[in-house]
Amino acid sequence: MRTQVAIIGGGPSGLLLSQLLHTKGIASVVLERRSRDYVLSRIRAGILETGFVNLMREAGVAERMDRESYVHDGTVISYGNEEFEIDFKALTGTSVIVYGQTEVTRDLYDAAEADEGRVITEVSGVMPHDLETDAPYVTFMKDGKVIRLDCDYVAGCDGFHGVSRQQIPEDKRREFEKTYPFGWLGVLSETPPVHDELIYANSERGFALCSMRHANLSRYYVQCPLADKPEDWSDERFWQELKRRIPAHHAENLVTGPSIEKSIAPLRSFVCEPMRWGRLFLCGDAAHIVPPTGAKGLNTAASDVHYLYHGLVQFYEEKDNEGLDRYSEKALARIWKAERFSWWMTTLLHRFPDQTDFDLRIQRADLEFLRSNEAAQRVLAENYVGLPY
Ligand code: FAS
Ligand code: PHB
Repeated sequence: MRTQVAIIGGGPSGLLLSQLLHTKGIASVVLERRSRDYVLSRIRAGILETGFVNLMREAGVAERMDRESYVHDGTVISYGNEEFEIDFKALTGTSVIVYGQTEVTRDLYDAAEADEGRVITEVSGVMPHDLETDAPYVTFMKDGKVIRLDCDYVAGCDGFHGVSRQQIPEDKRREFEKTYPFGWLGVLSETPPVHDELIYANSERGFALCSMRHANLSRYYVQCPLADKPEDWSDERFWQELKRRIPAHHAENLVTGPSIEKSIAPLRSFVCEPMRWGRLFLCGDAAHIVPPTGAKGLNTAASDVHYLYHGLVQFYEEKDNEGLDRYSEKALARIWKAERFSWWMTTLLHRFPDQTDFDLRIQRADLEFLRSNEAAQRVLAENYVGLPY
């Protein structure tokens, strides 16, 4: 087999890159180890920046998103029974949209299916080779057969636990990591959202987030100990805890119901430098992870895709390597700003086991300054709606 760009990983990064390349007549093959249904079953991000929306439109897959998504002009931040709104639209002139990662990935899989063979799922043993030559290739197993895929470039879009990042020699890559002493227990329920905007809640019992997917599908999270397992949390226990962490008048309006998905995600900040090794380019979670508090995970994967896509187009159309040569530098510049914002939102809104009384006073002062100062609110809003690509 031969293609121009071999893409390892059929999550949102790999699929979006492949779809964009396809619009320019650049051939790619996506190798995904799971089934389409398994990939779609993972409940993850919910908030898309304008940059992501524009990429989906450029890729020609935005029709359902434009029809079904919700525009959010702001968000609520609460602490105890206090709350205030950050008005993204008034402060930055732009908004975000609510459209689940599951739906983004579904739209991209549907588009790829029209292009027979561009996405190969349920593969195993994917391994890139000869990345430091001008003739790289990838081998993989499918239906018991070993297949060789020759290519010009390899995009490592295989997430945090993939094979791509490991191809950069240990003595040539630098990894930066911060782990957090808690996780997020997430619940999906076929109930109406408690509020028409998201609520990020700091409470003495820990963080909570009230989000949504549509008028009858809500997504809620509570900060929980890392040792917890989803089975430790009955629906009843979850709803009671959520009500204790959000302002009373929202708790009174909360419509509860059976969870249709319940999972716990650990929180970490992680960056791998560089994001390129010879003919391999890392993209998305393969290169970086953020705590989901700033809704930056999926949205930072999108800016990687933007830089890599334009670098590849510049190479194939103009035989100019400039975009590819500067990919890692440009992607990392935006990634580190998203890392900072995600870390800051996490420290602002969560309770840490080792927090002293002084720390708690500083956290409250941060919240009260944010509540009262337009410049502080603009900084949060500019980061939340998405910094420029
Ligand atoms: P992904 O991990 O989504 O996709 C990588 C793909 O590569 C997977 O389909 C995997 O099966 C495949 N793969 C891995 N190894 C392979 C191999 N060796 N061969 C072939 N295929 C391989 N972000 C937010 O903004 N908000 C959230 O609330 C949020 N919640 C999250 C919860 C969890 C549990 C996780 C893990 C992440 C969450 N994220 C969230 C971040 C998430 O949305 C990621 O940013 C997003 O999935 C990034 O997409 P990809 O880079 O495509 O990586
Ligand atoms: C979600 O809806 O899943 C979501 C929204 C905002 C976040 C994290 C997750 O910051």
